[in-house]
Amino acid sequence: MSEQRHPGVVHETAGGVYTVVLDNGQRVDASLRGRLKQQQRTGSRVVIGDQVQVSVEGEGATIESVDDRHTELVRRGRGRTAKILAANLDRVFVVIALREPRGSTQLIDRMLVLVEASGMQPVLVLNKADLKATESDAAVWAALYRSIGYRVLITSAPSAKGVSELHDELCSGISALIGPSGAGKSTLLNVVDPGLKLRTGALSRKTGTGRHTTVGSRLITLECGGLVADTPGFGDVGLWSVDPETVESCFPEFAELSDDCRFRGCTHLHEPGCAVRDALEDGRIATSRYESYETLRQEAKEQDGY
Ligand SMILES: Nc1nc2c(ncn2[C@@H]2O[C@H](COP(=O)(O)OP(=O)(O)OP(=O)(O)O)[C@@H](O)[C@H]2O)c(=O)[nH]1
Ligand SMILES: [Mg+2]
Ligand SMILES: [Zn+2]
Repeated sequence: MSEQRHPGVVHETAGGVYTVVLDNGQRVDASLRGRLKQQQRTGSRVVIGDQVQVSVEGEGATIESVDDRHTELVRRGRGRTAKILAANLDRVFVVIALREPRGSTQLIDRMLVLVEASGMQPVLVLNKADLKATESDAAVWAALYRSIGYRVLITSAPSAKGVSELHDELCSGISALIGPSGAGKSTLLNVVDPGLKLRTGALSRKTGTGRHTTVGSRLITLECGGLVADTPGFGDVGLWSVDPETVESCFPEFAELSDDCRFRGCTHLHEPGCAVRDALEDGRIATSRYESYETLRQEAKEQDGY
């Protein structure tokens, strides 16, 4: 008798053990078939969100194959390696604190590009709106990113402001919350679903930054049925395998204008007759966005030779 194959989704990975929720709802701890282990070594990992085919024999479960991914959320790992955070995400929330630790447009742009380059539409969450003197940044940043076409939520965990909107969007498919340590990702999820009791952490008194309270990613099943990855904080990270031309397409308001540039393949850095720089001059493109573009494009170029 041939063993049975069951499709399932990887919910958690830890030290070679993969927790898979099978289509029939059963949760199994699976190991990898040898052939997949080889691939694991060369970097094409099995990550949370992966759709896998599992064989179950008695107590043991084995991942036999991994289905093609619709999306991959990739950041740069240590050194020159790519780190795939999750596969098959339907949406990604970029969570930035308005204060403690205060976000910046540079940080927001870097995170948005990371998600865009992974082929997904980011939603920007500006959190800790209850703290003093956050109204101005909240208003300015929300207006800027909404004008570009991004969805922006302004949230506060203690007052639950904006949380029902966040909740609604988390109830279907697979989502992820990313952003710097201490921004409040786990805290927001605890407000969405008080039963979760995720660990949260106070900021370091010395540096005012988060303490990397969440370690390791896993998919959490919300009461409403959605799956969400509460990821460990990262913000100041490089982009991975984004070529300089792709950086442009990750700035939607630039891509829209580039047809009007005099030269095809205009980099918007120094060419004459550049529609993007014209727009910058008359204020249709924000200076902060242009500066982020220059920085990220330069970074992509330096990395291109890897
Ligand atoms: N005032 C205020 N504090 C918040 C809010 N959200 C979170 N915090 C606080 O911010 C600190 C960090 O929150 P966490 O939820 O642990 O942050 P995180 O983004 O999950 O951080 P990592 O797991 O380290 O990536 C905790 O002390 C929370 O109580 C908020 O909306 N307002
Ligand atoms: Mg956390
Ligand atoms: Zn141009």
